[in-house]
Amino acid sequence: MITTILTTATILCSQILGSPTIDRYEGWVMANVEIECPEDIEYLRDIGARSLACYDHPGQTQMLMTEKMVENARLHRIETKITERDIANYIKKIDQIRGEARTAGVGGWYSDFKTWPEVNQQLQQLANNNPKLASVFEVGITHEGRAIRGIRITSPGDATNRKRILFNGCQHAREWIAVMVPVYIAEHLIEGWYNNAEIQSFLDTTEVIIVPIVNPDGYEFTYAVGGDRFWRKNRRNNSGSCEGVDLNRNWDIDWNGGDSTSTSTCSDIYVGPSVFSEPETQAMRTLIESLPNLVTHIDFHSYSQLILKAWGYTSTPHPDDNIIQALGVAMHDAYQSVHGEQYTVGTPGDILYYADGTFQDWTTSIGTLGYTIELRPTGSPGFDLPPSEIVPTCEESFEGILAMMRFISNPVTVSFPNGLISFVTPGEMHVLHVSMQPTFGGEVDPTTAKIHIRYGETGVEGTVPLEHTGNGLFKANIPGSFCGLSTEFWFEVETTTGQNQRYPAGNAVLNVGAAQLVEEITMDQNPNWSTDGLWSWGQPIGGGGQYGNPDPTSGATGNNVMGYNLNGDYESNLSEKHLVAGPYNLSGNQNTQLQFSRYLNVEQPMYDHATISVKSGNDSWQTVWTNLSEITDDQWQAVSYDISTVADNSPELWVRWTMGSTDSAWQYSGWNIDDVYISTSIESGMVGDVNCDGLVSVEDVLTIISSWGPCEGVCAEDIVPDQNINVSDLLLVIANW
Ligand code: 0X9
Ligand code: ZN
Repeated sequence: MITTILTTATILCSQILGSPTIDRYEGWVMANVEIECPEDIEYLRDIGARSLACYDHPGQTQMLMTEKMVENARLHRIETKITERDIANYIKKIDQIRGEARTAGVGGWYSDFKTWPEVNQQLQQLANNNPKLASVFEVGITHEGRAIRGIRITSPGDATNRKRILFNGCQHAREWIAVMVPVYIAEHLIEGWYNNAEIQSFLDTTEVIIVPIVNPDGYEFTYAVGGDRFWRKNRRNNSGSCEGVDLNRNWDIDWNGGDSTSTSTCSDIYVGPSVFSEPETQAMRTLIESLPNLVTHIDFHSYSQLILKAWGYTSTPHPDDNIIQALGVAMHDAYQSVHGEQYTVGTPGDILYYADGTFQDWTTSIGTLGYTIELRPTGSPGFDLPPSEIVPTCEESFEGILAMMRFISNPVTVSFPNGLISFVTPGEMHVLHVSMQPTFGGEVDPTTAKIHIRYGETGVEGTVPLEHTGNGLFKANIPGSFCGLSTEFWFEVETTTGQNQRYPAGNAVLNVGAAQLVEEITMDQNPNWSTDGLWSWGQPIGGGGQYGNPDPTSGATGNNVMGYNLNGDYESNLSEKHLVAGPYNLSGNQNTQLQFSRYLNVEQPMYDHATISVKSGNDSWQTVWTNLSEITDDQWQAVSYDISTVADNSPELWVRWTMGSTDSAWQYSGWNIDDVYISTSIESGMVGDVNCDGLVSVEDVLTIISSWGPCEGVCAEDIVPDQNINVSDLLLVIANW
């Protein structure tokens, strides 16, 4: 058996030597293989099948196989469907499509995949045209004597103390799209410096280093006559046997550790003769060691549409996983926002396979947040992404890296655990819960946390310290205003090392309007919502609390709630279980808010999830809120969310609470929900409209008269604010009659 395996492997490798792609695959076919279990993977590897994706991917994988291998796989009950009998013809077809795309020129430079010289020329031209912003440099020289080139981009001025970010592509030769994306990023950062204030300010504080082709020898080999379109490794001469080392197995992090590694020179995942044996990995290491303050790194690959985070070599979670995950999710959302494409976030072990000695893990091990992004497509046609998808892939990736730049520009992550609304009724005081957590380690100095408030766009700004309730959680009391005058606010805080954070970038706005209750579900009676798993209506019994706090023993008001397992904790290994309310008709309504009382205990989102979503009609669900940390309520919390973008004017609004997914350990008591309100409000916007009903009328005069006299704090009737409801207010009503 062993002899057979070795012979097959040797035949495969000797075929690769010297012959053009067309001949090299004579007798080979391309097939979609249905992988069901690890044994299948092992078997396919043993018989010499070449995976075009990631070997250990359960599900469908594209493979290059001989007809004999297909036959053997089928005998082994591995479902195998030949998609291309004639690989020479397949390559000819691809070349033809590329030729046509290049001629048509849609997307300019990005109309077709570009060779190593073309990429170098493009980088040089970018630098020549923008010498203030960009410069090309040599990272190192490969086995075959090619120069690995990079480009540095930052605003003019001394960059010594700036943060740094690294993007690279093409450790793997055949992953052509992973070259186009870094070039696009370089070009659009430079262009953005001229016409986009946000990009300019990123580049004022950050130096971006981009190396589109780490593996030029391998890359050229995938284009060369006599080369191999499906080549992955570099082109090391392994003296006598097959060429090449898998650069993404050559890094010093559990090198040759046995997960997706091989010491066979003919293997696509050959680790190399020693750690850092390759000029390409050495050159990148030297570059990185010369870059102080390297905050983040993305190693672009294809394909599968994945955002892979550390660690990839072990199942032990990274101690900073909450930050690593949050940045992954920020990139996921950004990718999705452009063309709707899903890029799944996770560790390689969770969503792909463990691999040792990879680049992302090495940069993470030296204190950088390293990611591998597997670009389009999700599956077939694999590395041969149609040229028409180059620009869209670049566009979504650019949004992804902007999200990364935004993320690292914020030393403190500000969020609102109980929601953020945009409307209050006249004079209503709003208590806002604010969470301020350091983004990259360090500590928040709670004494520096304050809110800046002003009334209207031109009001005088005042600051009030925030009340610290512990663990980076604060309370802000935002006094209401009167009709027609919104409250504007923003937060400021410092880390103990003196880094300043403002949030949001502009001002948050609390408008004033008369609230209209559209739905009121007190839970005194069963609302008969659709339930899944252990969701049910009734009185919770204070059970559960293996971790966190037990369930309550009654509702926020009355006895009953809608809860996930009223008798105790949620289950382990739970899939998403939904509670769905609706539909509600919100036609003609504006500024919709969702409010309810929450009693929730859930583990941090790396393990367990609690989510609220809304949707209109048959549209897809939009997340309103999801736990960004562990939540351990020990009393009922009033929460409120602005759901206007989905709900306003919707004839069919649905609201959904989800419990799960959960992991295999640590159970919490989960969701309890009471007193759900959906309210809307009209924005009268008229000064003098004291009750905000859209009319300046006798009603407003009566409202003023009925509250006549001194007022404390902010009063809706004190529309000429002087702490007195008096004749000046009356006169303002009349002036706006
Ligand atoms: O196997 C790889 O090197 C990457 N996938 S690819 O199909 N482009 O070859 C994934 C590397 C991700 N990192 C880990 N699995 N550790
Ligand atoms: Zn790759």
